[in-house]
Amino acid sequence: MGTTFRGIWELYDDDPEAADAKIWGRRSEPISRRGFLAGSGRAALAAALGGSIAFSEWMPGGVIPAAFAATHKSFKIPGKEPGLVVLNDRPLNAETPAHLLDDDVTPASRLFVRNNGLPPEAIDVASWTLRIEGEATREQKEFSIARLKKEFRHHTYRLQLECAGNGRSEFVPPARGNQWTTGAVGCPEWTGVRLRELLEASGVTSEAVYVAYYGADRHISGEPGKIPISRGVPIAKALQDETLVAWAMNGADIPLLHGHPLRLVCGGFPGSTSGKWLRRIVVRDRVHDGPKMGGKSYRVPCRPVAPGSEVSDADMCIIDSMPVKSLITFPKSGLVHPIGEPLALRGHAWAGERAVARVDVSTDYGKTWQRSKLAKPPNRLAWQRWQAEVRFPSQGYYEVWVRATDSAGREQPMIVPGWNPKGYLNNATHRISARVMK
Ligand SMILES: Nc1nc2c(c(=O)[nH]1)N[C@H]1C(S)=C(S)[C@@H](COP(=O)(O)O)O[C@H]1N2
Ligand SMILES: [Mo]
Repeated sequence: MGTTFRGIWELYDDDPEAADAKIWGRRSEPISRRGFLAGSGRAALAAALGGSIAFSEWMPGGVIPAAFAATHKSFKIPGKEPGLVVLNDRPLNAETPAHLLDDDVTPASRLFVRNNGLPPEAIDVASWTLRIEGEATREQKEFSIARLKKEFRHHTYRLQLECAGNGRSEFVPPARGNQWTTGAVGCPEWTGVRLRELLEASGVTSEAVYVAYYGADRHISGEPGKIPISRGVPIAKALQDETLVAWAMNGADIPLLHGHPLRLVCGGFPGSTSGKWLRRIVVRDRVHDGPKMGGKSYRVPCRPVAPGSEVSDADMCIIDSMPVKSLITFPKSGLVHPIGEPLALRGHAWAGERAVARVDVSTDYGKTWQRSKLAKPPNRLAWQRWQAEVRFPSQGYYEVWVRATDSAGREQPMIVPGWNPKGYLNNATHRISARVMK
């Protein structure tokens, strides 16, 4: 069985088009991908899965069964559980398999890591300062962490953090960069002060357009003075109650990998706006122009383009809110379950700046959907718990699919949405596999 699984991956790594033709009995043009599985392919696949595929008449062609979509690499990072998957080790980037994201509040040991450069070493909390300056402030201010804690009210919120490149691995043609699958997301609980109050204390003016961060990490090239990343958010986002300058995560000091001793947290926006190792905040009278604000970075075509197109920088727009998305965090993909017995499912759903309105699950490749029980978020910008119960009518291979809809009525797409040069914003539905036995 192991060799069969590896064989399929190797096939797809080599030449996905040829692999599709081999397994599905035809070429994978975008249209035929939405067609149905050919007879001979179905039999071959069923054999590889060790049984019949229930509802196979509804299984779209070109879909690699979730049973094969296992993660293959993992190694140990300090402070992390061994189950995290390392995508790159310099700079360090690691994601969390869906079944390790089951907690309502993501523990530090399970939160993904996304570094653009090298984290600072030897941090002295007592001498750390945060400077606030920029064209749209009346005076420059500098705060020690002790002063921040003493002079401003403390607030605690659960805020979801998702890398804009989460899901990148599914784009065709592929986008360069960390090949995130579904695990560049988490929802820890953050404690700090409101950015708004710091801006008010610095005399923010009506000229303010953007608020951006600078951190203490170093560029991967080692060149002194070269900045790995400096991004920002529109002033309206900076002024929201939930936008924090935080020193604590889950009731403890923020771990070094996640921005100790101070970080910005802008829940619902791309993770890249939540600056780690925060040293400086600039209040700009224009859209911020720091490294990774322009070109193709964290920007997508303003209007949809054909996959693989050249897009000029002038036609790219900055990502603001992340789109609606969901995960099945229990059970783990690949489960074995008895016929007719209820199976309890659960997970989380989130929708960037919006709330999630409903979550549906399907066991027949989207032919029919069942409404799940959806909890209210504990606060704005936190992910929401969903729960459902399903039964399987016959023996065989099944998939469970989950689909969330946001408060504006936008549904997650069933297939990878709008291609873009850097592979951002893939919010396609998550699925797990189940084998149903007597
Ligand atoms: N200073 C600094 N802040 C940063 C980054 C970075 O490389 N340097 N990476 C950003 C990106 S792209 C993401 S997705 C989040 C990841 O946060 P985490 O590593 O705590 O999960 O941090 C953001 N903040
Ligand atoms: Mo990111």
